[in-house]
Amino acid sequence: MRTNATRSYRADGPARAALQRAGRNMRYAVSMANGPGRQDQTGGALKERVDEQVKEPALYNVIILNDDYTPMQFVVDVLEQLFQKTPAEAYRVMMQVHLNGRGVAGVYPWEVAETKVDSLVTLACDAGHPLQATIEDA
Ligand code: TYC
Repeated sequence: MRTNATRSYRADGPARAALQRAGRNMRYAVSMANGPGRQDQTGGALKERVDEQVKEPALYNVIILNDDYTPMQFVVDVLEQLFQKTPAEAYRVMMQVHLNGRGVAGVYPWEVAETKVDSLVTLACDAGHPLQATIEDA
């Protein structure tokens, strides 16, 4: 009994060859999700599900727009606080927007980008500034 269980687990002969083929075919997906060494335990059936698990979300640019009234320092502060820019990067992005009309504040999945725009408009509105931002495909 114990001998049989051990033997079937080790998968000798054709079964072993099948496991090795399956392992070769799905090496990429398994190494992404589970790390090396699990090929022999999962087989080809898991490949689809693992691919879905590791799929990256679509990304979107949050575009900040120029206007004639929002103070430059307010825009710099927003870029630092909401978009995690360093002071130098925030100033660079602000000047890019000031001179060219628009610039990328950050790149995020859709829900995060929406929240950033909502927060930016709320902060600006509360401070009495017309600063606006929009979302575009990255
Ligand atoms: N143009 C504004 C000014 O001269 C500054 C500004 C920069 C406003 C970037 C908005 O997204 C903006 N005070």
